[in-house]
Order: sequence, then structure tokens, then C-alpha cells
Amino acid sequence: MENLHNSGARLQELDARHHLHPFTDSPALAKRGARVISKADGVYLWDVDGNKFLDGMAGLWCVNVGYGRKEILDAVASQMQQLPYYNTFFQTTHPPVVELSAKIAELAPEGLNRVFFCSSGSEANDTVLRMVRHYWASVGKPDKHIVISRENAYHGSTMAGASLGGMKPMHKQGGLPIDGIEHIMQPHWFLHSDSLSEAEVGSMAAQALEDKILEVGADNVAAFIGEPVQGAGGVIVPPSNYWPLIQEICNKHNVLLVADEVICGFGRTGNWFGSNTFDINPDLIAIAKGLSSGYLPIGGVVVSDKVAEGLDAGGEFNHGYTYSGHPACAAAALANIEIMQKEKIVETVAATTAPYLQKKLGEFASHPNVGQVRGVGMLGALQLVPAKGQQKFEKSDVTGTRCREHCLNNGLVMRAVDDAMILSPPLVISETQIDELCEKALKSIEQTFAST
Ligand code: PXG
Repeated sequence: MENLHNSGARLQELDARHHLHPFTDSPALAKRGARVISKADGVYLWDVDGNKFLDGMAGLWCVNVGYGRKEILDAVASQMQQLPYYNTFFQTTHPPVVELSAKIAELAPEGLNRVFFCSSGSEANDTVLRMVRHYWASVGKPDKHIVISRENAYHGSTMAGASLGGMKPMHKQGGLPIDGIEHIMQPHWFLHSDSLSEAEVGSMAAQALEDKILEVGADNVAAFIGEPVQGAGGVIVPPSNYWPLIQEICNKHNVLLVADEVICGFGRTGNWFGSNTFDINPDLIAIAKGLSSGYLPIGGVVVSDKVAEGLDAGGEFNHGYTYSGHPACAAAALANIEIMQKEKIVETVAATTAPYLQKKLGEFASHPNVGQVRGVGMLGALQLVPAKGQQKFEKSDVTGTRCREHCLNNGLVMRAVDDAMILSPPLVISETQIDELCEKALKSIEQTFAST
């Protein structure tokens, strides 16, 4: 144990000296030292000191089939031996990318049959932005270039991804958003629940789209982009009237609808896609994360026949990545999907484990410091409040962060988004493990408020 500990301290020191972490205040991290995670199995993680954690976030919303899946390792090893790399430029393809494209077309909602590959969700959304503009130019409407997105959306960290996203702290750095991107209100009932019903917030947030389209002119609008459920923004499950109204408005004004399914895709909401759960009929779908359960980096944009035909008419689309459809990553994704199908993971989530998780989370609603419980499928949020009827803490962000620390000390990884505690566990989590998760979450919330 002593050795392990020493090696942990050494890694922390080197990490502080040489590693720049994403979304991190480096001096603050250097002071306390990064948590060194060195092992994982199923739904559990271990740090280098031997502490065990239940991973309530599936890594970063991605390890859907859980850790340690030998089938994926074997598929990648064998692909690496056969063909570790080749590109998909210059009239070339390779077996795993062909098989994966066909598999995704089989699983995706009706009428979406072609896939453009990249290595991440951010690249997928950069591709979306260029693709929708190129589509409209290809069908003779080059003025349709504006993409409408939502406040508090997360669509990635690249220039286009962060611009499409609606995170103000991201826009503040580096002169974002880039031109041609507009943001409208998010369908977040909790923020208005003192004065409006859920359905009223749903129609108000959808109306904001139509108002924006009319303001900038439908002839200038290329697309609307939204996560079926906003994830990083705090697991914002939209009111049930929201997506049908959004769909209607997009159809009416000839605006493409883009579903960012980077989190919702591949079973997270209890269907293969969030678009199935919310009855969305998208023109394009951004995918990543659960596509390979995070085992290797791969993302993509799934495109409807209408968009594919428009792109075909436009000649060459001058866009692509060295690693578009990387063979080892495609093999990992194929093996991941095979596991999901063989073990009927989406079916089990829908029929058994997600209803169980949602029932257990629902029990938190009576807790004096939980102001709202949100969730669908294997996504959940417990909105912490100072007291019932009091929506906000004097200082936001502090309580959630404190609760997250208690969670970690209790052996549970939960993410805090301001003062909401967020859950997105591996889809393979069992009912017993859900019990463990909820017991640890409750204990952590109790400790958070005991120490105020
Ligand atoms: N779209 C959505 C909906 C996402 O959630 C991305 C795009 C970007 O994907 P990449 O693969 O480029 O990271 C994401 C990623 C968090 C957190 O703390 C969430 C994400 C990434 C990192 C942290 O909740 N989502």
C-alpha cells in the first residue's frame, strides 16, 4: 500500500507540473493534487490509493456498457493487428467503417442512413455547422446560414462547438460565439416554476424559436440544434409539449432540426436515441460517447436521406479528419453495439433498471433540501435548495461542490452542475447498485446540509 501511495504522490506531482487539465483551475488543483484513477471494472473505479467509487457518471456520460469489457479489447486488438490505420479519403474505405456505418443506419431513426465520422462530439458539431451550411448552399439557398441553439446548451469545446453551446463562461474566453449563431431560452421549468406551469414553460421556450426565426428571417436560418435532454447544462428534461412544438416550427419554416445525441444516443434515455424517446424527427444527429462506450474516441454525424441528397448535389464537401472512421475505433464501436444488442441492454434499461432508478430518485422529492427531481432513462438530477419553496442559495455553486466532495468521500462519483447533483451511470448498473448509489447520495446530501 505504501508503494502505491508513493506512486500516487509522484504522479500527482508530475501531473501538476506537466499536465494541463480540461475545464480546470490549475493552481487550485496543484494545491490539492489530482485524483489518480488507475483501475475500473463494471460500474466501479479505483484510485491509486485503493479507494473504490461507484461511477455515477459513466466516466463522462459515456461508459454505457461498463468498464472491463473483454469483447471490446479483443475486437480492437485484432483490428490493430489486421489494419491499425488507414484513411477514408481518396475513394478508400475499410471493413470496420463500412460495417459500423450500416449498423448505425440500422439503429438510427427512420430515414437517417448515412454517417460522417470524426473523433469526438465537438468535431461532430463542427461538422454539423459546416454541413448544414454546405447543404443549403448545395440546394441553392446559400443565405440560410444561421444556426439557432439554446442558452446553457453544451455542444463541445472547439470554436464551433463552444459557439453552438450556450455556456456564457466559455463564450467569455476567445471571442465567442463565432458569427451566425443565435441562442434562445432553454426549456428549464425549474427556473420558472414559481409562476408558470410546466406546459407554459414548454410553449414559451418553443415560441422563442419561432420568434428568433422571424426576427432573423427564415430565409437566413439553416438549422436549430438541441440536445434532446440538456446534459452538461444540468440534466434539463424538457416539458413534454416542447419537442413536438419545436418540430412543428422547424417544419413550418424550412429549418433543419439537429439532435445533438452525444449524451442521449445509444441507450441513455431508454431507447437507442433520445429522438425516439421524445418523438423527434431530426435531419441530422450528432453522436459520440456511448457509440464506443468511451473505449476509444469516435463520433459522427448521421444524416437524413434529404440532407444526404442535397449534399450529393453540391459536389465535394471539403471537410474531413485524418481519423474519420479510424479502423480501431470503428471496431470498438461495433463490439460495443454488439454487446448492447446481445445483452439487450437498451431493453433492460427501458423495462427495468431506468424505471427503478427514476422511482428511487423520485423518493428524494420529499427531502427538505431537494427542490426538484429531474430524470429520464439513465439520467437524473437532484436540484438542491436551501429549503422547500426557496429556489436559490445565496451563493450558487458552493453547495453542489460541497455535496460532490461528500459523495467522493462516500465512494460515489456524482457531478455537480451549479447546485444540481447529476447522475448518468453506466447502463448496466443493477438494481442493487442503484440502491447503493441512492444510499450514498442521500448520505452525502445529509452531510452537506449538516455542515452548513
Ligand atoms: N455534445 C454534447 C451534448 C455533449 O455532452 C459534446 C457535444 C462534446 O463532445 P466531446 O467528445 O468533444 O467532449 C458533449 C460532451 C460535463 C462534460 O462535465 C460533458 C461533456 C464533455 C465534458 C464534460 O458534463 N459533454
